[in-house]
Amino acid sequence: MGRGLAILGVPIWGGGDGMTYADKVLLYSPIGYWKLDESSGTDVLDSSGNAFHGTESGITWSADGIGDGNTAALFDGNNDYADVFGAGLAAAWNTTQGTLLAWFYNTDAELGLRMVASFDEADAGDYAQIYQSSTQRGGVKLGGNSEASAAGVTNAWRAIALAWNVTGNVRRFSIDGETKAASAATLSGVLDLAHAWIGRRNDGRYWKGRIAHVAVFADAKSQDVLNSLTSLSAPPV
Ligand SMILES: [Ca+2]
Ligand SMILES: [Ca+2]
Repeated sequence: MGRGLAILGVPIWGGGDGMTYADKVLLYSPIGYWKLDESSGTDVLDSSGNAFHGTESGITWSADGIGDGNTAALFDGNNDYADVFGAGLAAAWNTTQGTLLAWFYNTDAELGLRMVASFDEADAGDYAQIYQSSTQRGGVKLGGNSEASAAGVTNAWRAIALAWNVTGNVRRFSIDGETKAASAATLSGVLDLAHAWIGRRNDGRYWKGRIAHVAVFADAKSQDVLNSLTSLSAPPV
């Protein structure tokens, strides 16, 4: 059987085991994984197994998903968000290396400055973010800022993953399954997690459109893994 064969939009990978996209994310052991496929309520469930559940405000559930069979969350661009920060997540967080993943669907034709996900330590401090600012970007700031971007798109799903490690100045980016070059920066210091926002950052900049499959990992994943996580294809190994 060919890898990546899709039937009714649900990928079926080699081996015939019916592995889903969520199974692939879990294969890489996230410390927090918010699929955003709830159908009601204000709980935002963590599927990592760590029970780092969050709460939401204003989100409309059950929006059309990425094509993996799950639904997504819809954000109105004014004041909708999820807060998944907690003491457990902060304790599991690795302050010097990590990986951040998110899928997003933008409906802001102006491509305004809007946040998909912001895992940060303070308003002017260090952060790992996926966001939109005329282009759509992944970025990490640890002393210096490094990011990668692609032209903004509307009314289509996009996936971004980034990985960083202060040791070795590792900065890796993937957008829609493709490697993107990191901008120059030297990472230093630590990222002490103080906020874990989905659909905003601490001063707002609310997302307009859908978000699904936000995940964080306590290690810097390889480029192959990033590229796999930002596509619906089979895992690389
Ligand atoms: Ca609202
Ligand atoms: Ca810092």
